[in-house]
Amino acid sequence: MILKTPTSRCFLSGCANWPLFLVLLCCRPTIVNANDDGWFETVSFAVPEGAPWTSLTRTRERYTTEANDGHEANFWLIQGSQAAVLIDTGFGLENLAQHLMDGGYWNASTTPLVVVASHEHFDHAAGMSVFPAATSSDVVLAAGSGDANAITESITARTADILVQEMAFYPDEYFSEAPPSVTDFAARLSDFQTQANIDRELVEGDTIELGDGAVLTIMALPGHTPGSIALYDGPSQTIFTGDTLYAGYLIDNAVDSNVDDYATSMDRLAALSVKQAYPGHGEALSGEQYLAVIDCYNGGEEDCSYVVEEIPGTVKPLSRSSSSSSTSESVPPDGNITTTAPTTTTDGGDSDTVPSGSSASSR
Ligand SMILES: *[C@@H]1O[C@H](CO)[C@@H](O)[C@H](O)[C@H]1NC(C)=O
Ligand SMILES: CC(=O)N[C@H]1CO[C@H](CO)[C@@H](O)[C@@H]1O
Repeated sequence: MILKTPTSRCFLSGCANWPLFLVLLCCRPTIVNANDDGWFETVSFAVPEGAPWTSLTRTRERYTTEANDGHEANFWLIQGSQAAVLIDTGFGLENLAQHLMDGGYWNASTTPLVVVASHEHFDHAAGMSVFPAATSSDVVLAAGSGDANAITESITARTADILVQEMAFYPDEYFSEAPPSVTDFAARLSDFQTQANIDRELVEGDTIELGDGAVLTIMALPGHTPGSIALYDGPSQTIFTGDTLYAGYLIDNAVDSNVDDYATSMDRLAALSVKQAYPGHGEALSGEQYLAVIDCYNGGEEDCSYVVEEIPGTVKPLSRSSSSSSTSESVPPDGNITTTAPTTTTDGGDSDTVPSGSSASSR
């Protein structure tokens, strides 16, 4: 399947060669009022039945033009009893680590954190750079082995550079408003940091342990990028899919994409038991919606967002809290913390199944 570039409202030359999300960005400017709230917005979700986590939150960047299309990137924070995992980090223009700490979503002094990039693209991985500097706790930066080098070598900047260059001319096409705390947005963009040192390259079958039996298993899903990964929780049949699967335009023609690999990865996802899926963009999906997106993609459709509208069951957040106040649903990890560091472990899993076993080793 080859994605076509929407032509309406797309006025920048070269759009056709970009990842489609860039096209979406460049084509749909809308200004929103940024005076009332922060750059990030975090909401709580119910912990899926059977998942041994203490909390699950989603953070988004409020003022990307993606937000106006409902396709802003999702950053999922999963709290276990002893450690937490953050999947994706955004553009890196504001400090996500500080936001999560200030909001009580993550206590850096007590909770080891594994920051995972679902893939190399700047709207997911660029924000990793703020974590080591901003925190004193044990933070591990991790990414799929196929994309880790892109982030470490700042090749993520290859796509980010396009963003920065184009923003110099068309800032409104990418960000609807500067973050309130940034007085000179243009100057800030010139400092755009995308490089982060990946501590741990993740491969198929690696596991991340969060305490009390909570284990997330890495699935290597090349296609969107070589190192695209998903994280799977077996007991609750929950998957975090990154950009491999969401209800929208699935991108298999970006710079490092591979259509054949994408199809293989979709086949693996189709064979997996999934009750709920938390994607890299858009709404959280029921198992039925998840399968419908796969069918949609396999059917050659460009826009799979309609399946969310046609099938009930969208997984909704529990509450909204975009400022620093904690709600009862977003419990800070302030109890029962051990000094056990999060570990990522390779157990040589079969490439066609998600291993359920786990083992531990120091990083
Ligand atoms: C983090 O946890 C420690 C230990 O429980 C506590 O003393 C500290 O106040 C917490 N920090 C925040 C910001 O909640
Ligand atoms: C450090 C600590 O208090 N650990 C406790 C966490 O909770 C489990 C059971 O809920 C206890 O077994 C641990 O001792």
